[in-house]
Amino acid sequence: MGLFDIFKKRNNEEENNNSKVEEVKNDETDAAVDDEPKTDDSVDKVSEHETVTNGEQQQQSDQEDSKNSDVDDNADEEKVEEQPSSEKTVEDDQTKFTEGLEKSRSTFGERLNRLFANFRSVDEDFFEDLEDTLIESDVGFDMAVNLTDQLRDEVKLQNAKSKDDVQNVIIQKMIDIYDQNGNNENTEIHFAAQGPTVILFVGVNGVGKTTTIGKMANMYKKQGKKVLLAAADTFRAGAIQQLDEWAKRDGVDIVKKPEQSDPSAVVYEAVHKAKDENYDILFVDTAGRLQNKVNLMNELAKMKKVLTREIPDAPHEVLLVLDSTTGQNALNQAKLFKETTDVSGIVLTKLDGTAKGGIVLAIRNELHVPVKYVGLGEKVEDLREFNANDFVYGLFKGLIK
Ligand SMILES: Nc1nc2c(ncn2[C@@H]2O[C@H](COP(=O)(O)OP(=O)(O)OP(=O)(O)O)[C@@H](O)[C@H]2O)c(=O)[nH]1
Ligand SMILES: [Mg+2]
Repeated sequence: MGLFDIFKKRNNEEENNNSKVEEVKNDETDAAVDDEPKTDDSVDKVSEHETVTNGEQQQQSDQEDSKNSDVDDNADEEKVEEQPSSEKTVEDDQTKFTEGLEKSRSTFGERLNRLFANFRSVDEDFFEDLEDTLIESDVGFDMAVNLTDQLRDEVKLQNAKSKDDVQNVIIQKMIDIYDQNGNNENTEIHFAAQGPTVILFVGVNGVGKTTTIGKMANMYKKQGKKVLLAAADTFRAGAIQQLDEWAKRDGVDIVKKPEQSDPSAVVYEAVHKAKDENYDILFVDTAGRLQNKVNLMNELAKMKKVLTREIPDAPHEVLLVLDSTTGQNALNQAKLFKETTDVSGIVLTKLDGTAKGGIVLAIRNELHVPVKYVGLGEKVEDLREFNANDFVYGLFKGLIK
């Protein structure tokens, strides 16, 4: 099943569920007027449940709860008991994506509305406006042009004439192109066959490298892995301390040296320690800013050399961290890093609260480097493995007519 079919199935299921919930609520409101009011406690349980099953629905339900809290508790409480705990985690991940991408989704929806506000027919003016809309939405210039070209044919092929038909074709085509470009992408972390797995974090300053290491270390520690951090950003005042605080919070070990030490010396010590003391994973934090770009790239190359000398297939991953709020700029940074470093994956941070979620499409379509993790907030629990299904659903949900 293609990505678009999965998306459509989920979209339809949710719409059906929403209308069923509405029906049940309406029925019970009619039938249970004389019921005893329930305690506040049971109201809380319902809200909690709805948070993990459906973030969007929750807003609506919160309002409903305040109106109908005395009548609709029974049915929902039964659902809470039926739900196995493992499912909750998957649903929680899906909700996190849907919530995190809310701004991107609504902004894209608004842009489409604006595009269709002047819609008369599918003519050349329309395609030009569409191209502008797509470029504005940070799906990438190439994608915008390519997609518009393909849509010219597709709209004819499907004989789409009404606004809704055309909108559906646009969404379907975007998902299809994204899906096709991801055919050979592997979003999983590549672990060492034996010995420590070394993950090097690179990216310009302020994108979220240190924070992502803190979150990821916590995640792997919880999975029972022995985790070591290397504070190889010795350039910026405060960087070592920032990583040290994460190490303490996560309860993992760290190798650090005084500020302005040679970053490669930190890496050397860390990789030895990781080998000698059987660590499962070594995360290496690097500086985002040095005197200039050449220095930064040379420094990274030197660190890689030190690693490879100790563990031939290290680093097992070079994760480029990109700040999604910078849109097109993030894409340009990625192109620069790719020229000089073998980037094996991308961590896209700050997807929460940005309207630039479309950048994920641009990354896949233009860079061909898999997004492996996404940051959906500043807290330790706000990191998720990238999931294309959840992402596409979060971005386009409700936009199919
Ligand atoms: N909202 C949000 N904020 C984030 C996310 N990831 C990181 N941040 C914030 O971004 C800021 C910069 O993060 P750092 O981890 O210090 O970035 P860095 O890449 O290590 O920066 P340098 O050390 O200067 O190179 C911090 O305030 C983080 O809390 C995210 O996913 N969402
Ligand atoms: Mg940092």
